[in-house]
Amino acid sequence: MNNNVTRRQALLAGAAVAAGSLSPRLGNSESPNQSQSHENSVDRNKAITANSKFSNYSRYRPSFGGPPDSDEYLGKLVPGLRKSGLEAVPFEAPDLDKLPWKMVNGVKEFELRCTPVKREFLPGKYMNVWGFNNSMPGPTIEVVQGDRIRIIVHNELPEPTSVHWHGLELPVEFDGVPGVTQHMIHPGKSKVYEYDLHQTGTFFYHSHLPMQEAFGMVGFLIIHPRVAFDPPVDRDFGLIFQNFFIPPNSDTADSMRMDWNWHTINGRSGPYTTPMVCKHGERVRVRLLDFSPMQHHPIHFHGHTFWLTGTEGGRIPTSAWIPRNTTLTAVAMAQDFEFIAFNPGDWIFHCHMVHHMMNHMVPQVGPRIRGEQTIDEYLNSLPNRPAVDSKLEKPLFNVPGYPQKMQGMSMSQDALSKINGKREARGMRDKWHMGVKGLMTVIRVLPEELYHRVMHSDEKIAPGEIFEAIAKGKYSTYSSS
Ligand SMILES: [Cu+2]
Repeated sequence: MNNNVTRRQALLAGAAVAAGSLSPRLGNSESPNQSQSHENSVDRNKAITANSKFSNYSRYRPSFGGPPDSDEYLGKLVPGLRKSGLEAVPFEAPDLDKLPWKMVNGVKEFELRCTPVKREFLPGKYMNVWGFNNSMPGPTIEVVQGDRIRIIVHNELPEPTSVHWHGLELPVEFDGVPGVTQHMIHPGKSKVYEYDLHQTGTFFYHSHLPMQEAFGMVGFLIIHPRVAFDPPVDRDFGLIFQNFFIPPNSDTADSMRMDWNWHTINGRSGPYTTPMVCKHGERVRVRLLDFSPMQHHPIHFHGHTFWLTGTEGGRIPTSAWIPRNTTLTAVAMAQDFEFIAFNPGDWIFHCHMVHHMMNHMVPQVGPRIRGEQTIDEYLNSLPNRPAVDSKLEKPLFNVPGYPQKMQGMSMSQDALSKINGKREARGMRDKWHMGVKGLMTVIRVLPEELYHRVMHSDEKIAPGEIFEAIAKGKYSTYSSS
């Protein structure tokens, strides 16, 4: 422990001992495990000095921190490795772009085009939805508190539309509600929205016509404070959760249905969702937005405890932060949470509703019950369609309910290489994609050296190599050898 221990820290430390540490290995110090001798130890020691206030909590090992009322309990106010007092770290929404802007007489000016979109939900599966600037969800508008913004909306859809800026306190004439605050923007026409931003938080924009919303017309609108909140985070990720109904053998979303068989995070279904990658010991923020037509999502993260720090209404006072590992996000709600990435590995991050944990939870109709064919085989020989097997006598149907193993779920080598070919997925286990479906993605917590190899080097990394190095090797925070 640091020599300059304050009375408060000593009391907290005493309380932790009095409460009985469950294990001598459960966080009693910021110092790295003696067995961990990799290159990062120098950086770690720097961080330890900087964070000596949090002497009961380790950002690198399992650590409970002090008692529940303390600032370090479950890493609550433990800062990231980034300094305080800087501007916010850039926001990252995997698989989505940012909307570019130009400064025009002191106003940040954006051009937003409402467009039909062909979005690749899974490799090769291009679905007809609607969005903005040929993306569904649309590109992120990332701005700063105090900015004045001008958004020129062009309607390139075949029907009228109107865009609403969800959660913003703005002049009523720019609220984007057809009829109530403005006329429709007709096809081929444009409308200018312009206002000052005095809030901070996780906001979004969307069409204010319900069927267009169900077609996917949404995008993030992130307003950072001028100076990043304390404790500073090192990463700021955002994910939009959506459900669509796309009939079997169709590639066009049906917004009239109230049943859902395709599930997307930032417009991709697992395992095509790009993993979020962070470094061991960082403080990470994730912003969740549910823009499904009707259903809520209990979003669960493995291996860590996070603090709920914000909602669609903005930042929550620290006294009201809630520790969770699952947070329920209802339609049109946002949840921001933060955690210290103390636990290296590839951690699944997913909606816990079983019908959202894979696509196609629909009745057994269509190609799936036509003999033993996969969908690809079926589509490749349409003239020779096998008869529908309605007796359900195949072994596949010998279990009650709905079996996990279905026909037509296998993926081609091309599809797999699109998934595994991403830099962010390098070194994950060979079959990782088998466990990531529907509303599922992965957060990878990588020790500095492994992070560099995955994200910045071009050296070849074998499937499973990074995972094994953590699970069995010198990077494990749990191994004692
Ligand atoms: Cu869900």
